[in-house]
Formats: sequence, C-alpha cells, structure tokens
Amino acid sequence: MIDEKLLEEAKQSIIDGDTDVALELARKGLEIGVDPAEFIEKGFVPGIMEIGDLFEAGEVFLPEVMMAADAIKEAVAILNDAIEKSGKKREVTAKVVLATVEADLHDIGKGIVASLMVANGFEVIDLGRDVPSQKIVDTAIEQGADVIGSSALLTTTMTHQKEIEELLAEKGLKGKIKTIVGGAPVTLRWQTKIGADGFGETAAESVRLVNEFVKKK
Ligand code: B12
Repeated sequence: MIDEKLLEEAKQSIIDGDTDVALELARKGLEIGVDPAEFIEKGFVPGIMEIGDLFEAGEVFLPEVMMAADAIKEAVAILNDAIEKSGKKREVTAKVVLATVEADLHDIGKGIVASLMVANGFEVIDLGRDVPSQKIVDTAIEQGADVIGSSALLTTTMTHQKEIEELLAEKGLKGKIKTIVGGAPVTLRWQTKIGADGFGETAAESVRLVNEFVKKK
C-alpha cells in the first residue's frame, strides 16, 4: 500500500506539469520501497488522465498537456528502470515487437507496457512511436517475434491496428504471429472487429496475454 499523500502529490505534480517535483517524488518513492508499477498506475497516471479531461473540457490547452506529458515521462522513466531491474533474470519466454502506430505520438502507456514485459522476462523490440504498420510487421517477421503489440491513442490512428492484421493476413501469418492491441480508445469490441488476438486495458493485462499465448504454443 502506498501512502495516499504520496499518491496525491504525484498526481498533482503531473497536473502542475512540474518535472522537478515529479522526479523528486519518483526517487522518494523508490527510496522508501514503494512498488514502482503501482506508483505509476495509482499516482502519476491519474494526473495525466485529469489533464486529458481538463483538455477535453477546454480548461487547459496543449502547452499544459505537453508539460504534464514531459513530467510524467521523466518520472515514469526512473520507475520503469526500477521495474525492469526488479525482473529476475530468467530464460526469455517470448519475443514481442511493440510500437505506437503511425501518426500517433502518444508513447507513455507503451513505455509502461514495454517495461513490465521486460521485467517479466520477455524480449521486447520497442520500435517507438509513429511507426508504419509495414515496418512493424516486417520487423516481427525478420526477428521471429511471437507477438506484435500495438498502441493507439487517437480514434484516427486506431485503423492502423486493423492494417497490421491485414498485412499479416497477406503474408499468411495471421494467428501465427499473435497480435495484442491497446491504448485508451481501444476496446474489446475493436479487437474483435479487426480480428486481433488480444486486447489489454492495462500494462499488466498485456503481460498476462503474452504469457497465455506462449503457454499454448
Ligand atoms: C499526454 C497526451 C498527449 C501528449 C503525448 C506525449 C507522449 N509522449 O505520449 C501530447 C501533448 C504530445 C499529445 C498530443 C496530442 N493529443 Co493527446 N493526450 C494525452 C493524454 C492527456 C494522456 C495520454 C497518456 O499518456 N495516458 C496515460 C497512459 C499510461 O495511458 P494509456 O496510453 O492509455 O496506456 C495504458 C493502457 O491503455 C494500456 N496500453 C497502452 N498501450 C498498450 C498497448 C498494448 C499492446 C496493450 C495490451 C495495452 C496498452 O496500458 C497503459 C498502462 O496501463 C490523453 C488523454 C487520455 N484520456 O488518454 C490525450 C489524448 C489521447 N490526446 C488527444 C488529442 C486530440 C491529441 C492531439 C491531436 C492534440 C492536438 N490538437 O494536437 C495531439 C496528437 C499528436 C499525435 N499525432 O499523436 C485526445 C484524443 C481524442 C481522440 N478521440 O482521438 C485525448 C484523448 C485528449 C482528449 N480528451 O481530448 N497528447
């Protein structure tokens, strides 16, 4: 259990777009031994979600969202490092190609997914953000990946997740390389509609899905 006051301070540091305070709190959290994944999800993420709501309501503007995004990225980078280091060294059980889809610059959630996967012993090839579907599929083939994970945060870019399914189908690889989709607007309904193999609402869910796929292999 993380102290409510610390969680509230973390949330507020993101709303304020205060990178220095966010970093200080992330370090303090690690010093006192909080679970970094829980600290991200219950402390920092609620801050960026609130900024998203305020942006939608027209109460804050893009510069504030950008400042908040910078603050959360830096704090989460430190915590992600700790998550990855906490993973026990073990045999790699799955190879995952991960990317934020083309024309989409949102990569905070994908970064969290990548770290949890690494901590759980998966090999992650993180292609970054704004990645064309063709590049995602080509890399997965070249690297012999078991799973492609794609993140989309805009309703206008989600269609690229469908494109990934189509490219895999063209190569006769649908179902052979498993696909998981995520990102705020992505739903189970969307997963079913485009024929992806899995949908994860959270980073933890993405790990569960990959584990299930490799177990069945
Ligand atoms: C931060 C942010 C930005 C930052 C991004 C910085 C960065 N490096 O990521 C900046 C300022 C760049 C930005 C820009 C824009 N943004 Co913006 N942004 C956000 C905001 C506030 C937070 C997103 C976020 O990081 N959330 C926190 C993370 C942890 O959550 P997450 O990504 O959902 O990830 C979790 C899960 O979804 C899951 N997950 C994520 N990926 C994956 C992948 C897999 C495989 C799995 C299984 C799971 C999984 O695990 C994660 C952890 O649990 C959202 C608000 C919101 N409600 O989402 C708007 C939001 C997404 N943005 C929005 C918009 C409109 C824009 C802009 C178009 C604004 C503009 N006018 O220019 C641009 C577009 C730029 C582009 N081409 O991409 C809208 C989208 C509306 C829509 N319906 O499409 C939103 C919803 C804000 C709003 N309410 O209006 N944005």
